[in-house]
Amino acid sequence: MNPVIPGFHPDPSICRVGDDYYLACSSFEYFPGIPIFHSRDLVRWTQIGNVMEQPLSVEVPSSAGVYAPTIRHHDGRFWLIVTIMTVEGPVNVLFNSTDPAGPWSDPVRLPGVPGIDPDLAWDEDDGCWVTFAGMGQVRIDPWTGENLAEPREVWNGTPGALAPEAPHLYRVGDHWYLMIAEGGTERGHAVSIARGPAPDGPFEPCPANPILTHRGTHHPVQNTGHADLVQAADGSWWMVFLAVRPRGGTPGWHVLGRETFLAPVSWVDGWPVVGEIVSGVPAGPFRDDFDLTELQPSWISVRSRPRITKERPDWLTLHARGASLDERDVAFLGHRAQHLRWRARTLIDPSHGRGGLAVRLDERHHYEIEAGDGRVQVIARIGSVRSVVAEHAVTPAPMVLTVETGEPRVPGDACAEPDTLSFGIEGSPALAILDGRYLSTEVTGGFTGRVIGMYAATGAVHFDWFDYEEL
Ligand code: 6LW
Repeated sequence: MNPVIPGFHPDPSICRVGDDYYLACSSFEYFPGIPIFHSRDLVRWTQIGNVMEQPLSVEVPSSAGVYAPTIRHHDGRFWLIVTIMTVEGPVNVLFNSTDPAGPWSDPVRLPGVPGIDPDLAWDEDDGCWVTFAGMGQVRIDPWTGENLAEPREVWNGTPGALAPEAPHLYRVGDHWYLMIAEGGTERGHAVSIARGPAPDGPFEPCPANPILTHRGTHHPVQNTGHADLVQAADGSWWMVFLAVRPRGGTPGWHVLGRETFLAPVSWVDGWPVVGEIVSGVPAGPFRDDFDLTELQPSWISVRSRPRITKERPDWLTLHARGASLDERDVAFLGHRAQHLRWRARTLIDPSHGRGGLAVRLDERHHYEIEAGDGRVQVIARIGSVRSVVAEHAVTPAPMVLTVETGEPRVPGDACAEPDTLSFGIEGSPALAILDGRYLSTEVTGGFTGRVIGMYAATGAVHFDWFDYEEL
C-alpha cells in the first residue's frame, strides 16, 4: 500500500482547478520551502516548484520552520497560508500566485493570527476566514493580512483528545464542515469532523468521529491524520492525509517521515465516510548528472542553499560552510528517501576538500561516508554520540560512494531494526552496516524523515552525478 507522494511529505493540502490538482506539504528547516505538486488523477504527482525560494531570516531549529500549509484557489488566484515556527513562536504568513509553479508573492504577515496550522476559506460574501489550531477563527483581509474582527474560539474536537490541529473549513451543500486532526501525530492520530450552518458554526460533531484512524489496528499504514478534502470534476470526493509505514520489532520505527496518502470519500447522511487507501505508484529512480544550470525542484538543502558552483562542466561543486553535518548550517544537497528499500550513489572527487554522501534526520542524527585527505570514513552521529565506525586508506582519485538499505539482521525479533544502512565504495565490500532505527522519527523525535544527500565538510568538493533507486 503505497503513498501517493512517498517520502517525507507531511501535512498535505490540496485544491482543484478544472482537471488539475495541486498539493502542498510542510518542509520544516529545508530549503527551498513548501513543495508544490501537480496531478491529473490524484495518484501520480509531479513536483512543479516550491513556494518559498528565499531562505528564512529567522532562526529555525530542525523540525521547526515551515509547518502545515493550506493551499486554495479563489477567484483565479492560488493562495497559500502557512505557519513558520521560530524559536520565538509561530508566525503565520500568506502567499499568492496566479501560477502554482511560482513565482509566489512575498509573504504577507498575519500578526493577528495566533496558533499553528492556519486554514483559508471564503464565504458567499467573499469574506476570507482563517481557522487555526487552538481552535480559533478570524476574518482577515488576505491582501493586507489584517484582522477584520477579534479571533473567536470554534469547535475544538473530541473533549479530552490530544492535540486538536490541522483545521480545514469547507462549504458542502447546505452545511459548513470543520475537519480537524486529533490524537497527536503519532500512533493515536485521527481525523474528526463537525458541521454547522455558518463558517463560524455553531458546530455539531459527527456521531461517527473519528472518521479516519488506524490506531490499535494491524494496518501497515499508521498515524493516519492531518487530512484535506477535494471534490473531483466528476463529483466524487477524495481525502489526502499523512501517515507512516513503521517496520521492525516493537514499538515499530518509521524512517521515511510522514508521507501523503489518498483515500476515497463517500457522503452518508451528510457526513463523509473514508474508504480504504488507494495505493500510489512507487516513485521511479532519480538521477542528476548536473548538466543543467538550474537544480531540479526536489533538491533540498538545510536552511538555505550553500554555495554551489559549476566550475567543471557537468559537475556540481559544493563549497563547505560548516565543518560537519553536526552543524546547523552545512553545505548539503539532498533528496528525500522515498522507498522502504533503496540505494543511492554519487561520483565524488575529493581532491580539493572532504565531503561525502549522508543520510540525514537532523544535526544530531545522521550517518555518512566521507572521502578526502587520502581516506574514507563512515561516521555515525546518534544523539550526543559521534563515532568514526570505519576508516579505509584510499588513493586520491574520484570514486563512487554508495549507501543502501538492507533487511533487519534478525527479522521477526521483538527488537528487530526497521532496516540497516550499508555504506561503501562501489566495487568493494561494505565498510560499515549500521542499524536503521537510529535514523527513525521514533528515535530522533521531530516531524521530518530521511534525506539522502551530498555534502562538503572542508574546501570544495566536486560531484559528477547522484542517483537514487528502489531496490
Ligand atoms: C503540524 C501539525 C501536525 O503543524 O504536525 O500532524 C505538525 N500534524 O498539524 C507539524 O507537521
